[in-house]
Amino acid sequence: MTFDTIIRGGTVATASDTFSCDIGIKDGRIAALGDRLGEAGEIVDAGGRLVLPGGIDSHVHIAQPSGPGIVMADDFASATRSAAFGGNTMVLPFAMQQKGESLRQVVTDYHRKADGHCYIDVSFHLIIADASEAVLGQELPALVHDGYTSFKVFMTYEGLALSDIEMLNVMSVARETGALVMVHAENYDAIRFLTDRLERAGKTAPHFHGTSRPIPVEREATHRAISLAELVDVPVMIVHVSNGAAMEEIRRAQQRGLKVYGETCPQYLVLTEKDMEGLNMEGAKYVCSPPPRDEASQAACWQGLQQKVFSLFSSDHCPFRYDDPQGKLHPKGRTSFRWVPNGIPGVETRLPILFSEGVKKGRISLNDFVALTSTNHARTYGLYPKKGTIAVGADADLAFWDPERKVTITQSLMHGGADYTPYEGIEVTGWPVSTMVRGRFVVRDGKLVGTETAGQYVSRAKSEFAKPRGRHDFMP
Ligand code: DUC
Ligand code: ZN
Ligand code: ZN
Repeated sequence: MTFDTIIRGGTVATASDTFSCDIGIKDGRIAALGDRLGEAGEIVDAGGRLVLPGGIDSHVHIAQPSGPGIVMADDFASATRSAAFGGNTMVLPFAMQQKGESLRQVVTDYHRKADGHCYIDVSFHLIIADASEAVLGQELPALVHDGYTSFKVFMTYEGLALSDIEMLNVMSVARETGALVMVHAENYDAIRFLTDRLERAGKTAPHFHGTSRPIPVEREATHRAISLAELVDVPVMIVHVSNGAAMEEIRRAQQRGLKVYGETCPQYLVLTEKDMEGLNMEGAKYVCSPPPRDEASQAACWQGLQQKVFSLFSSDHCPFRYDDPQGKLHPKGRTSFRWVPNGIPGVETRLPILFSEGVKKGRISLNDFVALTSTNHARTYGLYPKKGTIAVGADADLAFWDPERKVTITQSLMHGGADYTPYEGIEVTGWPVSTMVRGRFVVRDGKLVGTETAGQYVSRAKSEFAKPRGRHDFMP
């Protein structure tokens, strides 16, 4: 066979193995793995490089409505460009419903924003804010059927928080359709109670954001989400877990044999609540939910990764500009933490941070790195084995790493729409230098060579962990 491209001389790693071999690519897919593969239109020298499955970041927010006067820093072009520079070949943003909106219309609107404006491949999760009968009875099952096979629900936020009965109704639809439910687990009433008290006491600086959502707020909601999922007998993914208490809730559920899965993010490994203490509004740069915690929480999140309580490591990229009327500095002209938009940029730095802090520092293996950042995302969200691995027949979605390159993370190196990075000054070893999507370079040796029309929307199968089952009749 004559290949379009042969990647020669790299060290290839998957979630299970590390080996030296060449990769033959034909029509955007991996067609052969081996030595002396023969002829190709182009031979790419990968000597000295690690060749890994491209990162899949299954938790990013792009161009999402964020309240009056607040605008996200990234559109699809800037977010996917930034993701590509960070070694990713696919992202899964959310198509977010607001109360009263048709889910189908929301999906159509997101496609309009994304289609033709992505450097890498994308697929959408849904966010269910309106758990009405019409949405749950008709629109949601139809959308799951059409390849939107996962959806997120919130236990907090005005306009988004679902009550327990609404959560149960949503979970019942997931059970019947085989979709996977993702849960943002924080107790809404507890946050409101604490926020009101703090404001009345004049405690409005950004770091009180952390005080308003302490660990018990997350632990309780995590426990409740797991209990509701157990009741309906449906798998559940607890996203952006920030601390040991919530992680232990997930571990206990897993030890009881429940299909409960967990995700953590870079901000819970390398940031702490102290970062929100910067002068004036500087701390707003780190405001996200759940908030970064303390060093014991960081250690617990590492344990969660090492002991496989967490199967996913995602960025929760949710970027707002800092020094911008639409961003974090003066949200709507007000200064209380209550109004600071929740979220931080991170799609470009997720992989270097975990590679450096995890693989290079001996906390996790290279294969676990691949699993946590690519393969498990594909398996969890119905993309495997087309995505998330290096195998014959898979899409040729590859990241080329210089494992020894030392980089100090700084805003001027970033390629997204935000005007700061919360990871400023962090030194990492190992950097993704090139990214290839379906056999074509998007970033090559640190330069953008792809176009914003190259990324494709990918319709998904059902999660490996969530098979459709009949209605739960709750009878003994
Ligand atoms: N939840 C997220 O998943 N992302 C950003 C903000 C939030 O609350
Ligand atoms: Zn969330
Ligand atoms: Zn998120």
